Amino acid sequence: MSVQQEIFQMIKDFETIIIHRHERPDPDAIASQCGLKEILKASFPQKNIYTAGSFNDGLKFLAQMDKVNDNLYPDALVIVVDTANVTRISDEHFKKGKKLIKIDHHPNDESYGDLLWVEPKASSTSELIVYFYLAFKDQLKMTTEAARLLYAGIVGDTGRFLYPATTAKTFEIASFLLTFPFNASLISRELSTISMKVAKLSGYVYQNINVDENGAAYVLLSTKILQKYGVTEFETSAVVSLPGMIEEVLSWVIFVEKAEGGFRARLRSKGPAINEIAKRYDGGGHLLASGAGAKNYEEVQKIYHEIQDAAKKWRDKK
Ligand SMILES: [Mn+2]
Repeated sequence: MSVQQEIFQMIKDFETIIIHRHERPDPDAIASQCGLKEILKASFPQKNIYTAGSFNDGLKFLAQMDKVNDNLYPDALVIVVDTANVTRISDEHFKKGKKLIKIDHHPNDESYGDLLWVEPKASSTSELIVYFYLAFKDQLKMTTEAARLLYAGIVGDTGRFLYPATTAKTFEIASFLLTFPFNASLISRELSTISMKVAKLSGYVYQNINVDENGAAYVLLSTKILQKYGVTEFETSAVVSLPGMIEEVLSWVIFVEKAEGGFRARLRSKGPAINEIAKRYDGGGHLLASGAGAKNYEEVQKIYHEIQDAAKKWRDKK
């Protein structure tokens, strides 16, 4: 029996299913979570299916979370999507379920759960949810709302089909989803819309980016700058991809000072892998897109130096 078959069997065996994903959710996290819920709800109307986790209003055009009563967990199947590490799972009630399943596309840095299905080559967890649907389509129902969500997850995680994880398979899946009558153009527009204050912060990022001779770049957004532009730490996620548009930039890191002290570091690359660097600083993620943390300015400099080394090695090889 394949792991997908085992997962499907476990889903059939439970009356209550609660779906979690990572904290500080991005579109793929919300979309794979809520897209899976939509499919299961339509396919098994007698089951109770919930979505759980902290939420941010910026993604409310996608979906909302359910209120989940704590006493549902002991008899529930918990499915965690799009989350590599247990510490990143939003809402720690996930531990209280009877069984646990992990479905993810990040490198499998931490194996957790009774069943795990991890495909690091997939563009997004949303893409995996569609594979899952297709594998059992004689028993599962895709709905327009599920298709809308899963399409949004793929658009989000591929940067609108820009990043190298975008494959022929990704387009095949997207093409299938587009056969459902949702407004795909609207989804892409919503995902790329920014507020005026984030637009102004983008100007700051472009004005203040530092790039070395090998294309290693960094920007530091201090608490003072966040206050000046009136943006929260969370809202800065909208500017993380911007340096990638600059020809001279190969790999970059955006440091954001946290209210409680220290810095969040978001690492990105168009070439050299940066996830091993992230792992050394309390983080991890994909080869070309990772997150980490710096306790102080000294660690900020260390992380940037490691990015510089990686960029230099990459350029020397060429
Ligand atoms: Mn993802």
